[in-house]
Amino acid sequence: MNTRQEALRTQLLELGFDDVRFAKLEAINGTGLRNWLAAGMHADMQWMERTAEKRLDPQLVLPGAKSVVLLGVNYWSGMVEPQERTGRPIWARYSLYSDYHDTLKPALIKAGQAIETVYGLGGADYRYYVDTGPVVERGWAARAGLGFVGKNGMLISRRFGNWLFLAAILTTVEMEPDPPLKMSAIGDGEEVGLLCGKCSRCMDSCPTQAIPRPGVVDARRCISYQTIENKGVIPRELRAKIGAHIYGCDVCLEVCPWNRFAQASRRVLLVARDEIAQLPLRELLELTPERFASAFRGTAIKRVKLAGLLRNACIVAANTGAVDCFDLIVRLTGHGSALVRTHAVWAVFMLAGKASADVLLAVARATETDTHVIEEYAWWDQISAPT
Ligand code: B12
Ligand code: SF4
Ligand code: SF4
Repeated sequence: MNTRQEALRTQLLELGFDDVRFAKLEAINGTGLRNWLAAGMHADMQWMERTAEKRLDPQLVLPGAKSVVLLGVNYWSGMVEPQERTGRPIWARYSLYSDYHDTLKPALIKAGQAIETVYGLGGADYRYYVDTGPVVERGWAARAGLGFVGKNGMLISRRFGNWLFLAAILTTVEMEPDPPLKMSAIGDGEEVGLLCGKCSRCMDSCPTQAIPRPGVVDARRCISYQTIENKGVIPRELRAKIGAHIYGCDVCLEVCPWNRFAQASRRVLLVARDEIAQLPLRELLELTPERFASAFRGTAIKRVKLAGLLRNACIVAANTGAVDCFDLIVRLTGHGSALVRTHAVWAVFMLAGKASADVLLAVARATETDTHVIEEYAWWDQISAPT
């Protein structure tokens, strides 16, 4: 046993990380990432394309990098009742916390200091990342045996199920690698679904059929991408399939049988914001810039901006038949943001039907100048026109 490395592992666990594993950084062929990009499955995330070479070659991120420390933070809330049953909008579980990019940072700084002390290094000998860095976090986590990459693309832990945030520290230190879950699993993608067996629940239950092949998520169809990363109009053919998902999506995580091992988070590095899940749809549709700023301050949700959240809320209202919110949706057809107006118009047509919507929105339509909104009205004319 490498005592220095085990001392480091102990210190990192004491900082609040729930799992700590080590992997050797090696050249990878990166076929999975290359094919994904070539097929355009990254949608408008051009930054994935720009950073691809760095993701594939850790030497471009930290020259001389030899190892990577993988850190998992369990965020399972222990909430057993699925949000679906509450009748309220559904939030991705990870979003019901203060932004983890921020709350994990102090612990990552301390983790770096621990590496410096244990190995007698300087700050230039390592780099840490959580989510936003050019690192294939799930792949290296699988290599280190933190879990395996499931058919849903997630890094699934045998101890925590699908509910781990991942962080990675690249370092020039040569560390002893932890074994992957199966020693045969040392490839670069070919081990996807290693412990899935015949199960395909995640692929079968994805509301938008966004998982065309095991481990491959087509962001263009993924509700998580559409409701969080997409800053523009959500494709019409996907809107109805989004259901009540107001921000992100956990369907392919929730259905996974490996979650039977999930344990409630210790929340050492996380700050719960459970109150967000209690917000009624009406309140969301009434959000002002001030109320948006105060309700979502310090969360990852604020990055979708007010217009993005109102856009999503209009879709949820239409999909859940929220006639009690109808007055608010009609009001949003006159909102200052064309993005909001586009989706509000869609929601009014969905809820009221073409004939009533035409009457209700006649004035709004007559004064509309934005091409997207005008196109939304025209689309309803087109599909209602006699053939
Ligand atoms: C872009 C991105 C997205 C995109 C694209 C998702 C996707 N599947 O690629 C969108 C916006 C859709 C998204 C959604 C979500 N995301 Co996201 N996302 C990322 C990000 C920034 C990059 C992922 C990436 O590189 N994708 C490209 C594909 C090709 O790579 P991949 O997913 O890693 O899968 C390949 C490798 O794992 C490879 N592989 C397998 N074995 C091995 C072994 C080795 C050694 C190597 C190198 C590679 C390798 O094979 C896989 C298939 O090709 C990562 C953070 C990061 N820096 O990695 C977070 C990350 C993957 N997301 C995360 C989360 C939580 C989510 C959501 C659950 C959020 C939500 N609730 O709405 C959903 C889940 C959707 C899903 N089923 O994947 C977590 C996942 C944690 C975990 N336990 O897996 C991450 C790691 C962020 C974090 N630091 O915690 N995400
Ligand atoms: S996050 Fe939702 S939409 Fe995306 S792949 Fe999973 S189930 Fe499908
Ligand atoms: S739901 Fe089934 S197929 Fe999907 S990741 Fe979990 S075990 Fe694998």
